[in-house]
Amino acid sequence: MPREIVTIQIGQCGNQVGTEFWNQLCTEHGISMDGTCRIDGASVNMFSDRKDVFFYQADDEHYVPRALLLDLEPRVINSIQTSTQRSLFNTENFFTSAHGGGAGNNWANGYTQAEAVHEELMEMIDREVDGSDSLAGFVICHSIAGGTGSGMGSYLLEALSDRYGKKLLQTYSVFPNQSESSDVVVQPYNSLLTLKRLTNHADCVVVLDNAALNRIAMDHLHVASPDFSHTNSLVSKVMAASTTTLRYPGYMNNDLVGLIASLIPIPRCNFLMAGLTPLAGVSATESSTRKTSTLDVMRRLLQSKNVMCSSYAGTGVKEGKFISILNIVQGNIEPMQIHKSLQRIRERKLANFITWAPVNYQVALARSSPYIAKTASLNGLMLANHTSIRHWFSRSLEQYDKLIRRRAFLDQYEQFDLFSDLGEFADSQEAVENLVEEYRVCEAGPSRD
Ligand SMILES: Nc1nc2c(ncn2[C@@H]2O[C@H](COP(=O)(O)OP(=O)(O)OP(=O)(O)O)[C@@H](O)[C@H]2O)c(=O)[nH]1
Ligand SMILES: [Mg+2]
Repeated sequence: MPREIVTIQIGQCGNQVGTEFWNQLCTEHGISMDGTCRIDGASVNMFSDRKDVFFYQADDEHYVPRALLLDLEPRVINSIQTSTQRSLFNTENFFTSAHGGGAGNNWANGYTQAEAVHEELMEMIDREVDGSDSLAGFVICHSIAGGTGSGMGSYLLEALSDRYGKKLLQTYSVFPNQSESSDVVVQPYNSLLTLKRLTNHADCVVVLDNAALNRIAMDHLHVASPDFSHTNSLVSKVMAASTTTLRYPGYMNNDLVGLIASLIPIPRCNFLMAGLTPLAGVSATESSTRKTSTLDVMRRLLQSKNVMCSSYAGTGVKEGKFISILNIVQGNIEPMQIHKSLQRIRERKLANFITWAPVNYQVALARSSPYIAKTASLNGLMLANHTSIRHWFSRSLEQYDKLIRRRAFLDQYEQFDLFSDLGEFADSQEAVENLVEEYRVCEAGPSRD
């Protein structure tokens, strides 16, 4: 039975990441930018992939993404509408605000503007939902630091969980670089307000940390000063890889909802880190001198240099513990190898798990896209629930505290009804403090009294 997913991309970051994601999905499903399906050669069996998870077929049989593209300023969406993707999307699924001024890096502005167009947004979403036979859920991509992705994103998280509470609500959330010279001065406010909604309303948040993405682009892609095209190609690979079991079924563990549910045994600890290997094409010498084993892939996925979250490094990773791990491996592998690799990882103590619950380490196999020439014999993705994420949240709280103590930029928020007092800030602060505490307790183990 098809289990469709509706993708909602919000704000500049969400739409730029989304653009790369649809490029990747179209390539993996043999769909051209005009929505036609290309079948090259008899080797490709039309039925070997599930295009219907992310696309539907229009009356003229063209494939159309089940995607909504939302922004409060028109620039990025306009550029999509004049790009090679211009005829890919349903034109009814674009939303830009009438005045076009964006949310000016202000969560309160993005949230309030979204609330004002509630009916219009819900109508677009309902239409996509009604166009699917058996909806699995929603995927949101956005950043948590600007105004639109964070504020409008937060509004939609609340609205979707209210209206479609039983459906999966998964986000790919770009976390800002926390260095002092970051580009958005009020990002600690916007991040904190969004984190509250991500904890309370999303089933699962895949964290994509810009600091780590930049480092990976520098180290693996050998780019001296990476730009968004580099980081977004990494993000789109994570997004695509995490849905391969749905899109190329055939082995066990096809049910994404089930896989995600078991990654999140504690409902409020719902933030996942992503690791990917190989990150760049494997060189000819490497592939001719080495056979990549299942254990190689699983071991590399645990290395901090391959994980897209900056708190999974240094003391964070030494002291931190895994609550759960899911590896999705694509390529030719013997199920027996998985068992052996898991055993070896345990013997070598390569993955440090929480001690008070059974080890939760799953490996799912997915077939490879029949439309893509293989670059490596095995590809792997790791989604992991790791307690070191609490350090990212703690740092965010510290930065928030520095701003709010000085009441810095508060007037920009106080213009909006929701901020007539500082209750909303205090609430969000408390939600994130609880989150830090929850992960800390997981790491330490529950007390015995
Ligand atoms: N990885 C990545 N990060 C991005 C991209 N575009 C913006 N960002 C990051 O996202 C944050 C800013 O959010 P934006 O998405 O630009 O803001 P917005 O949601 O459009 O909100 P407003 O423009 O304020 O209305 C900063 O941390 C940027 O570094 C992108 O294409 N890729
Ligand atoms: Mg913007």
